[in-house]
Amino acid sequence: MIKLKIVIGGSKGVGKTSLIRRAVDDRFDSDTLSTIGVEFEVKTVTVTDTSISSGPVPVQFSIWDFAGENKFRQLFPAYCSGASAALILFDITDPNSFQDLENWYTLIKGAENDIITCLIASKVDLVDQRKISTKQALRYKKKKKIEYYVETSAKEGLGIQEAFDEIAKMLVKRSLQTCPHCGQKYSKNLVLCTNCGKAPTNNS
Ligand SMILES: Nc1nc2c(ncn2[C@@H]2O[C@H](COP(=O)(O)OP(=O)(O)O)[C@@H](O)[C@H]2O)c(=O)[nH]1
Ligand SMILES: [Mg+2]
Repeated sequence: MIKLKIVIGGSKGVGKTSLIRRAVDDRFDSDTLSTIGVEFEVKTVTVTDTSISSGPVPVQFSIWDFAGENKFRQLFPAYCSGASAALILFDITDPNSFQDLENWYTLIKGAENDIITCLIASKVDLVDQRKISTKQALRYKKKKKIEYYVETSAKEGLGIQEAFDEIAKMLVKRSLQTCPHCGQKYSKNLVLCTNCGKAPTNNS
């Protein structure tokens, strides 16, 4: 089991807490209470991509929900410590939340660890109120070299499972090395291959 931390940023009201509820409990409440400080939830995903690993790789995410209020933002870099991925959300009906992405992006890139970023458009069920197009979002993704973009609705359960599956895949891929002796994949943190027991370089 690979254990990884994910942080979530985005303006207040974009739907961070709703996205986590959908991801973790598969439910939606229209009256979420405003998040105070930070909360976290656990979600397990299994990566079954044979181009990454021959067997299934279980990944346990701890998802940190950060309050969007300005007064908490100075704490955000500290919450990024140890995180492998960050989700940054904007609400497709709220141009201010799209503008605010820049601040969240800067905070994430200011963290010392290497964090994979995922740009998330929220509330795509609100088609009639849409102000930010897919094209605009993709342009921003490209400009910032953000790894992944997905359109979601916590209300309708769209795009959210896919987002976590994709992030798990990217992170597992990044965390494995290929054994030069047997060709199997194993964790970069390990000295010896878990399949054949040999070290990648033979200095004797
Ligand atoms: N229509 C719609 N409303 C949503 C969606 N996600 C969240 N909301 C609503 O947006 C408001 C703010 O959501 P919340 O998750 O508390 O945002 P947070 O401040 O980013 O954690 C709540 O009233 C939610 O019910 C969605 O996918 N579609
Ligand atoms: Mg919240």
